[in-house]
Amino acid sequence: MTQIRLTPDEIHDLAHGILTRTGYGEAHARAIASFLTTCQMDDCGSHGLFRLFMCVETMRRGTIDGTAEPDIVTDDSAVVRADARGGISLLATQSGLPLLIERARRFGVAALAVNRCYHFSALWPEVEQLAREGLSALSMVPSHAWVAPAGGTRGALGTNPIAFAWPRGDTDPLVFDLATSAFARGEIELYRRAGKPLPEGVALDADGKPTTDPEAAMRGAMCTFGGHKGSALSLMVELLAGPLIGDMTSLESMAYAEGRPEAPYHGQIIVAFDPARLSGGRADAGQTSAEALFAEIAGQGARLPAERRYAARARNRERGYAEIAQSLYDDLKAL
Ligand code: NDP
Ligand code: PYC
Repeated sequence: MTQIRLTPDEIHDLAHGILTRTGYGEAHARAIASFLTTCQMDDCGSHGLFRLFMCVETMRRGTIDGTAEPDIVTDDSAVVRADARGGISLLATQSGLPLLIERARRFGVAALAVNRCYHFSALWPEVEQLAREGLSALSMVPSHAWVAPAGGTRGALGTNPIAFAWPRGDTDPLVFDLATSAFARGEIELYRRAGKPLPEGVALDADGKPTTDPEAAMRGAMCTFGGHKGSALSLMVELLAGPLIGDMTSLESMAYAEGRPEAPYHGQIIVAFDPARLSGGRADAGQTSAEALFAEIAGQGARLPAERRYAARARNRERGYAEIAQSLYDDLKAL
């Protein structure tokens, strides 16, 4: 596959230009373009520039507000709410994070509930940002009911990612960010674009039979990772990032879209923990035990999550560009 090289500025300008020409206001265009640049420079293909198709399609369907100004609401408690008011989630989340950080430091634990947002993005940038502030963080979001529960035959759950971060002082934080489906939807779309069959065990066709055809998988249902275990975690995400914060489940979000191929519309929860408060006054805030565990993992030849991403980030920053498929670039230019 032919690849082209784009500098961070070129990635940002490409995204920003497409977004503003499509109807996104300046604040949203900047928030989305910065986010996509961050993802692309970490080689996160499934949630980098590729996601512009979803942003454009969502705007063309006319239900999103490209100029929505988020409303940040809190009382004197550890709960912060960011009402995205029908815009893409990123601006609302970024606007709510400073208060979340302040509340987590004040109370030890705090939660940010983002409501009424269109959501297309990866979750790791937000939890990594919190870990760089010395906090541990957990983020979850539903999506659309594309995923069959273990033992089921049709979509009921979302692809429902869970992201987690742990601060490590001057070392890059430990971060993982994983869909609870065997594959993220974005990954299946990339297989379809590349004309490649899926591995076994990832999807069901419209009759509920296993398939390796990405087209059939998009019409049918995806499988959870790890059978009943992924299914249970996915259910937890539905509840914590849906009803708990007064927002939609993936089933409700899918019904709300009425078949429009737009980004899912729902809520997101981010919980931040302050190790300095929760570790009961330990001078090292739990770092020594955590580092011993990481050393044991590395000592076995295993790697920590995020190491691939950090390596990609270092390489791309050093050489000053990220690579994207020529075909993706051509399709984006055609937008
Ligand atoms: P992957 O399966 O590619 O990776 C999941 C995690 O596991 C990553 O943190 C990864 O770290 C880590 N990992 C992978 N291989 C190893 C290994 N051998 N040892 C240790 N750790 C490893 O991610 P998914 O395809 O499940 O998800 C991709 C993205 O899709 C996520 O960012 C997610 O937020 C996004 N998504 C968004 C949705 C939404 O509704 N907004 C819905 C579903 C997914 P590393 O990156 O270093 O490889
Ligand atoms: O990759 O599953 C996914 C996804 C859904 C919404 C945004 N990304």
